[in-house]
Amino acid sequence: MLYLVALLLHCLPLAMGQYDICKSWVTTDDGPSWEFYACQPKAMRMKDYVTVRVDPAGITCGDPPERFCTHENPYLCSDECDASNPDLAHPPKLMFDSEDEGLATYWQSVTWRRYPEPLLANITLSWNKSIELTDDIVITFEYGRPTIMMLEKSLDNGRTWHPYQYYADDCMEAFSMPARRVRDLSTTSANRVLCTEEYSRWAGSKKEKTVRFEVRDRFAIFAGPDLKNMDNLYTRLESAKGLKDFFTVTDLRMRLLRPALGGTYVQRENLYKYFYAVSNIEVTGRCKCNLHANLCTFKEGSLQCECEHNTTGQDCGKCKKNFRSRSWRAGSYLPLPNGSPNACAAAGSAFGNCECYGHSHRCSYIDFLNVVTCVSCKHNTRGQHCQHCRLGFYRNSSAELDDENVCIECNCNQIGSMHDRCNETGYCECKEGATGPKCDDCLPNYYWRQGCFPNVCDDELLLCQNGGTCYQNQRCVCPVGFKGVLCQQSRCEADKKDCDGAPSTHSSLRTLLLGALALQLRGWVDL
Ligand SMILES: *[C@@H]1O[C@H](CO)[C@@H](O)[C@H](O)[C@H]1NC(C)=O
Ligand SMILES: *[C@@H]1O[C@H](CO)[C@@H](O)[C@H](O)[C@H]1NC(C)=O
Ligand SMILES: *[C@@H]1O[C@H](CO)[C@@H](O)[C@H](O)[C@H]1NC(C)=O
Ligand SMILES: *[C@@H]1O[C@H](CO)[C@@H](O)[C@H](O)[C@H]1NC(C)=O
Ligand SMILES: *[C@@H]1O[C@H](CO)[C@@H](O)[C@H](O)[C@H]1NC(C)=O
Ligand SMILES: [Ca+2]
Repeated sequence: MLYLVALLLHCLPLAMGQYDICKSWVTTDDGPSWEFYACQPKAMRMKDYVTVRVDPAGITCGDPPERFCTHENPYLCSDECDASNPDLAHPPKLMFDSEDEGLATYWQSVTWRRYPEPLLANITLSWNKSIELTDDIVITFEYGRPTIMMLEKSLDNGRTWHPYQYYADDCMEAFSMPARRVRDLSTTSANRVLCTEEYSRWAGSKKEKTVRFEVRDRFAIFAGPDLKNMDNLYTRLESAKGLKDFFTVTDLRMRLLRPALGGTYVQRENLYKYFYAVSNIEVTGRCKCNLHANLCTFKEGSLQCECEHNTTGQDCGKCKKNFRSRSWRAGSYLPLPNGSPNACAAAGSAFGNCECYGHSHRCSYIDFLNVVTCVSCKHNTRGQHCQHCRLGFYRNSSAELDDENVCIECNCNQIGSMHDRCNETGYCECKEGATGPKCDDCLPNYYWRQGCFPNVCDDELLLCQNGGTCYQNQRCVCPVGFKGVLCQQSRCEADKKDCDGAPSTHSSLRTLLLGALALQLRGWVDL
């Protein structure tokens, strides 16, 4: 059975399409075996896999229901948007449905009733997966294109955003940028972020409805007008820094900054004709699988590469377990026409046996021990295979051995701990009286002062005597007539002269005075 499949694969011609297959069964002088190639999934209609978010809240029309009119019929304001009526509602999902012949379905914003406050809306598309654009992004606006808008992209699932293209009927006025056209870009500026006036001017709302992000025109700079010379494009994608990333996104955001004005200035007496309406957003691209997969499937709500070449991960961005004898690399379009698979290799051969879990790129043979060992383990690892943590670090139990975060610093308190090593769960070894995982706390009946010391006094067993007060468990503050660690000793007993001949009345007066003094002293201490 396997053999049959293999034979079938063998018969598939490579010319089926560039980089379409990841491996084939070939017969060589040494017998039949697998041959591997760089491969990538087919381009797909990415709007089928997107999640959308429209901001700010309340920007979608129809709640409460409202009337609007169009630039063609500015005084016939009989159209209505009503979110509670399916026939009159315009929710965001209508930007991604398939358009039947005839009637367009569209998302629509509220009207510009708050003029002169700007009418702003963000439409954010997220895939939770890296996508490589293969064709133009085409946004279709009903009732006129925005006079100012911006396209932004994210490469990290929406954590950071970058401008992708600016659109305005007057680029200088809107963005202080000169207007340019993608067609005029050169091989060295193909990934320039520019402002274009080609998609913002008024041409009648029925006539020109689309706003484009020109991917094909940029490809054509390398591959020629009909994209015939794709080899040249692929070569450039490998060699020109940042070019591949320019066409890669995880998220896109349309920032709508000013609606269509119908070719004139804003007419304040009729604000019902200013709004945004988007009927379709077409995004064509392929899953980014680092040239290690030719299939990408939609599983549990996310796109996922079906990784080959013994790679794994959502983008095939790392080597599978037990295939880490050399560090992971993306496949390459070069050399033409089949590229290089740069497959992950199993631990097997003599030198291949030296796995370093990705913490070192170098092995060395130690002659007198007859072993191969990893050199200069990074990420705070050590050992023959960089499989241990350096002293002063411990193993992160939620991280795999090849994770950069595999070793966590012990971080023992320098004063409270015996040394800066810790056990497998990050506990340091504490000096007497100290406690806590990092030895930065004291046990009960100890106080902290550059380390832990046993309490001298407290409120329970080691009470200060004779009206003395305990200062931060460190010492008793004694009234004038007393001394000793717990003020237990009367100065009279220690020094008879002090009390000799003093009448008892005087003595009691003195005690009173001392009590007052002690109270005052306590107040001072508390301050
Ligand atoms: C749109 O997104 C940008 C960031 O990309 C943000 O600064 C802006 O406030 C958002 N606008 C609205 C109306 O949510
Ligand atoms: C994004 O994709 C990852 C990997 O497939 C998955 O674990 C995660 O749950 C997804 N997140 C969302 C918000 O769908
Ligand atoms: C991946 O590993 C399997 C064994 O699990 C092996 O048969 C196959 O040839 C390997 N593929 C590559 C591209 O190295
Ligand atoms: C442990 O590893 C996980 C997975 O890489 C990482 O998210 C986490 O931050 C690590 N913990 C510490 C304390 O570094
Ligand atoms: C590490 O030390 C703490 C405290 O002494 C202890 O509770 C824990 O079980 C130790 N962990 C291991 C793996 O020995
Ligand atoms: Ca639609």
